[in-house]
Amino acid sequence: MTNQQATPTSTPAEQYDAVIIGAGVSGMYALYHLREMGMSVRVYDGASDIGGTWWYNRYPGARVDGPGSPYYCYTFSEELMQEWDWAETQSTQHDVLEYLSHVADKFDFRKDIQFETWVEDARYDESAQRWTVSTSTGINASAPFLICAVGALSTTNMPNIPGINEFSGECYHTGRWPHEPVSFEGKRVAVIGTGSSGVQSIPEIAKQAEHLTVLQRTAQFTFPANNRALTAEDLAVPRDDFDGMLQRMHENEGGFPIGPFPTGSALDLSPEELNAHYEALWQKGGFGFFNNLFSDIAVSEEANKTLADFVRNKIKESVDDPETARKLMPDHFVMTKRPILDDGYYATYNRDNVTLIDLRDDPIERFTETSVITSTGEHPIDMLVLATGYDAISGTMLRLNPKGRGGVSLKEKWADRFHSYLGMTINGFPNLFMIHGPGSPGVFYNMPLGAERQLAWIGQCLQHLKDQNLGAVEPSIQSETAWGEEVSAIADFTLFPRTDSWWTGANVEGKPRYFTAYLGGGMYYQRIADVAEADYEGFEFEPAV
Ligand code: NA7
Repeated sequence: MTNQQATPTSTPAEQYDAVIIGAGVSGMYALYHLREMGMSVRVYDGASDIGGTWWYNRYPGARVDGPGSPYYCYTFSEELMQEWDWAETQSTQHDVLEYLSHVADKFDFRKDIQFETWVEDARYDESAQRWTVSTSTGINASAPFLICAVGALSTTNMPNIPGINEFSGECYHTGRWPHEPVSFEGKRVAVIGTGSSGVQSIPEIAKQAEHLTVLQRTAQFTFPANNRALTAEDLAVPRDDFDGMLQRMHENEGGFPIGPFPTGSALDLSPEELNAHYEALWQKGGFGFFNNLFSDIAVSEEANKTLADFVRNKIKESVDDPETARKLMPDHFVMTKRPILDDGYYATYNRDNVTLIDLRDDPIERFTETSVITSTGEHPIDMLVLATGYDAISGTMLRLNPKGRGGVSLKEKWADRFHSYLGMTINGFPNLFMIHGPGSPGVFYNMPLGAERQLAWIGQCLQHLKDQNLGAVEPSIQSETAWGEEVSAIADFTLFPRTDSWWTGANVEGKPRYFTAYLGGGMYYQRIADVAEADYEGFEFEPAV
């Protein structure tokens, strides 16, 4: 069948072997990998330089809040690992961007990237077996393969609150922070949102602002980051045994050379032993906390409660005013919203210049030009910080809204569920590949390494097409359905789907609400390797035209 709705083109389409959308961590590696395979590649990105999420998230306090450096990085080049000196365990946004810029320079990425160029439309032409993209700058491109490296946390979630657009003071979303310095000095600032971005920025803003009002919808469990400078010994670990480190990263459930995760139950220990275990982890800090927990914390309500109570006690101890401490008490299962690492978050509420408003008791009614009005009164403000997160995982694919076979749009295809096979491919959208898409481990895995491993699979698949003189690859509807069931079955074994979070899409009105990430950890890479090994089981191929 021929797609009758090919994109109207104002200029002749530039021809490539692959078009990549996004020049963040994943898109940069996609460029490297496909170029290494000898393909001609063009990358488009709306920003004016590389970095993706790391380009945009410049808010005060922005840092890696995973297991961190020196392992949140590419592994494709040993030389890169040997030469790059990470400064701290929880690298700042500035340091991550410096690293990515160094990688872009070293491998000469920018010559193949078109910046300040948004892909506005992408359509598949069935008769030509090619994707055509049109962009905001009028450039059009055509390629057999479309790689969507659009980011899992890149489409901002803007709150729909009456009057918010009438507010005339400074207003910034953490995920679109200005490049110019922002001063909080002498200002009355309000922050909406207490996810990772809010929890990282609130202590920093509080240090400078005349007054800070935090508008909290959901209280959070956060853990001490205990960020520290990396020593020569720390940096030597991956350098002295690069292959061993790589193997440990590949073997670990989250893609970091740590673990193995403990297998015992929290309920096997006496309350005193358990408290001592949690206390030791709390004092040590960092993401190591989550890697030394018991295997049933995210599975058993009872085990979960042991950790939740431990953190709730810490909040009580850290916050002087009992009423403020009460408002800060989270009531969801700990770990079932993205765990957060902080630097003095709870203690920030002991400052005289910080007020916490619990929106569950005291909801926002509206904004005026100069204030936010909650049910208990008016709060004059000079600046509003929106730490309100993202239409995560699927949101940016939907904003791109590619049109597949018969002109069917992704919005139509994903109206009820974010269907995919292996989290990378979609029935009805031949030759389109997603990095960190719904149905993949995505944000539950070390993302640079996850991108490398998905791209290795995609590259192998493209090579298979070339070797067999095939023109199109697409998953069958049955394999897509079965994959969706597998993803949900793993998630349903845990407590994750039972909490409202951006992992379940509950933070965006009208979004299908279910847990979309593949929680099987490293097992995912075995699954996708098995599919390739079994002659791309679950895929359908077309001969090249
Ligand atoms: P998150 O984790 O989605 O946090 C967003 C926060 O904003 C969260 O506290 C939300 O409350 C709150 N929010 C969102 N919309 C509103 C409205 N309309 N009113 C009040 N409060 C609202 O995003 P982050 O940017 O902090 O972190 C994203 C990820 O980046 C992070 O997990 C790391 O992986 C890195 P809610 O909890 O939905 O009730």
